Amino acid sequence: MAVLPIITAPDPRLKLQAKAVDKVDAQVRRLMDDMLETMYVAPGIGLAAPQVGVAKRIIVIDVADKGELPRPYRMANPEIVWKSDETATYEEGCLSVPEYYADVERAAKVRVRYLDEQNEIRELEAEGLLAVCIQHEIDHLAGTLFVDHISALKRGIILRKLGKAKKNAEPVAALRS
Ligand code: GNR
Ligand code: NI
Repeated sequence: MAVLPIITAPDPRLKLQAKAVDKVDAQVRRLMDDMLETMYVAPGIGLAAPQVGVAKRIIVIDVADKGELPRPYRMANPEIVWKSDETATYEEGCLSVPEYYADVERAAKVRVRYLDEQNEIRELEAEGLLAVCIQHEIDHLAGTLFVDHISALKRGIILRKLGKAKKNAEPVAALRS
């Protein structure tokens, strides 16, 4: 297993449409495991492949509390097949938008169909934080960040600050190369 570097906004790789995987083979399983390790180290409750620079429809999630046993989900080609009309609002964050948080309204419950790590089709119905996280991760596969759900004004402020922070963090050598 390996901890992969997480890409932060603004970055064009976070805006790409991720491509479906043909099947979950050893290579995809390995990426899922590396993504889970990266997520646990961060720490975070979910991670989508585009956040580690891979434009494939792969996400991992574990919303178990610290102290609880881990409950990792590995999902390829996840699709929301049903969502509730009822909505819920949650203060979201994102490993690719570090240190910023905002309320996002989404469906309160979802049913998701996906390929698991054995390449088997599965369905899962989720509510609460798991439902939030599934929708947040699937958004990443379409190049959508949680800040795309808030006002353009707030989004602009956050992305501009992140862009400036990144520029300042850039080593001089990198600018010369
Ligand atoms: O770790 C994460 N926490 C979180 C909190 C509220 C709503 C969504 C999330 S997902 C985020 C990890 C991440 O960026 N996944 O893409
Ligand atoms: Ni995210």
